[in-house]
Amino acid sequence: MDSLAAVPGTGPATSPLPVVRKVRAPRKFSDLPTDRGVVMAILNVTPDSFSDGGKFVSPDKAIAQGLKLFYGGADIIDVGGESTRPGAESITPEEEQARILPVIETLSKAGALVSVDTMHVDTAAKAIDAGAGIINDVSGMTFSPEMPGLIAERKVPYVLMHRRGDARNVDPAAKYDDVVAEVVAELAELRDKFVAAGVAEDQIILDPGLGFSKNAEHNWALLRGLPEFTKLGHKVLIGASRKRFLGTLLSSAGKVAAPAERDHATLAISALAVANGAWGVRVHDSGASLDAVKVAAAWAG
Ligand code: PMM
Repeated sequence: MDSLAAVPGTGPATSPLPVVRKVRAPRKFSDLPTDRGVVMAILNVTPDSFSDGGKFVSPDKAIAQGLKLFYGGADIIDVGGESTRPGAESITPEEEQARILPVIETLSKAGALVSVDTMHVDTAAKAIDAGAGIINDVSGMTFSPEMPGLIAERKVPYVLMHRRGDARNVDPAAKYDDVVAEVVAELAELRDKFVAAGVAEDQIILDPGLGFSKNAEHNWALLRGLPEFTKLGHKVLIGASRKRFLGTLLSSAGKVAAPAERDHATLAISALAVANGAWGVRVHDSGASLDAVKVAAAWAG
């Protein structure tokens, strides 16, 4: 496939065309809007993610979904091949690459700005070669020692997300005396390591890592404490979409709301997050959050 004959941002109802005709230069990070919050749409090419796991495992389905998100107006498509759900099986970088590289290549050729949700340096490097313009790394304190060098060398924007422990050991790490102060301090320390390795400050986007070694109370405190993160002087990304703390908030008759029932709460968070200084939001229902960040921008004037 090479590219599509439709205009990005033509509305959430736009379906991707099955025939790809013309290669477009991928959108660049510097093309992203600065007059409103940025919407990063989630595309999990995994069998086991908590909300959309198994829906887009085949490359064709993943590409079709990615194009739909792109033509629906999402600013960035975040492609991931490994589930970060607590208890998820880890996979080899080779398996991860087989899942995501064809998707990254096709979406980039269609003109989308693609970010890659990976903790593996080798996958990050190959993803950049395939056209990805952003690396989104959820490894937190356990990042690969080679990652800062790669990011410095390839000069791509990098999402540095906070997390203690790994996918199999998150809850025991969720003990904080002052979650906002501790997460801010730990992110600042990680940021310093990347800067020391030659990564430019404006390449770094910070993310408090909602749900990663945090319970519901921690997540709400981190959202309330958003200004403490923006004070670090970097763009801040918020990933609350369909997460369990929203299911708990929306519980009815003692039953936690299912992931698919959490999109309205997610879009409320999108509006509030950007109104409180977040640069962007990482969401499943990108059309709804796009409307929400536009409302927030119009409100702010
Ligand atoms: N959450 C998930 C995966 N990747 N990346 C960033 N930067 N921030 C997040 O909060 C985040 C992430 C887990 O959610 P998913 O399984 O729905 O992708």
